[in-house]
Amino acid sequence: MEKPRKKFIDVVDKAMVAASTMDRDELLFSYKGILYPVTVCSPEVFKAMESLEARSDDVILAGYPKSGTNWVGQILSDLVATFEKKTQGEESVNAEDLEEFPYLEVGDAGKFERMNKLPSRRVIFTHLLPDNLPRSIFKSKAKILLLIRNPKDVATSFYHFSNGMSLLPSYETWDDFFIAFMTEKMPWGSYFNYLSEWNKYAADENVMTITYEELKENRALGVKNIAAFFGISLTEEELQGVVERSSFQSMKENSVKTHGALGSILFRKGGVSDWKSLFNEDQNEKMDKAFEEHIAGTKLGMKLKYDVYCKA
Ligand code: PPS
Repeated sequence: MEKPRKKFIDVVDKAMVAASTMDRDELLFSYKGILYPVTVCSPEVFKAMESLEARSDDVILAGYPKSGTNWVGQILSDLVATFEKKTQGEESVNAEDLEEFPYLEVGDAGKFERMNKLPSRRVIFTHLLPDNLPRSIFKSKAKILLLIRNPKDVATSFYHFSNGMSLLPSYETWDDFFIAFMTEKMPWGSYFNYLSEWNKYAADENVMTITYEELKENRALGVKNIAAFFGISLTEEELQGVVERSSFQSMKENSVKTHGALGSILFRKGGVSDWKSLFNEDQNEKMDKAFEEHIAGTKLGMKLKYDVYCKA
C-alpha cells in the first residue's frame, strides 16, 4: 500500500472542496435513521449497494469510525497483496485502474457493478451496521474482521477528526461534542448501538473480533492471528514485513501517498488513553454508566477490557 492511491485521494479531495462551501447543518443527511456525510455517501449508493455480489473469499473489515479502520485496513490489504505477489506474480496485484474506494459505502452508484467484476480477493472496509450491509455478505459467509476500540478513545479521536475534517460538522467545545456523542448524533450512528448490533454476530464462526488495544500491545501476534483467520499463509519474514509497514510511524510517513491531505488529520496520535486529556469527572461517570448499561455484559463489552483502558 505504499503505492499512491489515486482514486482514494481524488474522492477525498473532491469531497473536501465540496464541503468547504457548505454550511454546518448541510453536511449530514439521514438514511434509515442514521446520519452520513453528504459529500461521500448518498441514498443512491445505499440502494445500489444491495447489488454487490459478495464472495466467500472477500476480506471484510467492519469497525465503528475512529476504531483504527485505516490501520487494520493496511494490515489486511498488505497481507492479501503480499500473498498474491508470491502466488500470482507482481502484475496481477493492485492494478491502479481496478482501485475502488475501500469503504463500501463511499463512492458512486456504479461502484458495485464494477466491484462484481473485480478479481478475488477483494478487501472491503465498512463502518455500517450489520443490518445495513448487503445481505449477500452474510449469505456468502464472507469472513468479517470486527474491529472495536474503547469508547473514550473513540470519542476523543472522533472529536479531533470532526474539527480537523471539513466533511464533518465541527464543534466549538469538547463538551458540546461529548453531548452529541452520547446522544447518538454522530455520523454512522451511535457507538453503543453499533456495538450492540454487531454483538449479535460476534459469536459467528466467520466473524473474528480484534480490539485496537490488543493490536497496540502486540501487533505481531495480531497480524499472525488475522492472517490465520483469513487463511493467508505467509512466512515469518513476510508477516514481519506486514507488521513493520503497519507501525503508526511508517503509516504516518507514507500518508501523503496513501491518504493525501487527509493523512495529516487521520494519523493523529495512534495511542491508548489520550481520552485522559479531555474527559472530566462528570463525563467519565456518564461514559462509565452508559457502558455499563449498554455493553458491559456483552461478548464485545468484555473483550474491550473497559476496566483496564477506561477507568480514571
Ligand atoms: S476513520 O476515519 O473513521 O476511518 O478512522 P480510523 O482509521 O477508524 O481511526 C483513526 C484512528 O486510528 C489511528 N491509527 C493508528 N493507530 C495505531 N497504529 C497505526 N498504525 C494507526 N493508524 C491509524 C489514528 O491515529 C486514529 O486515532 P487517534 O487516536 O485519533 O490518533
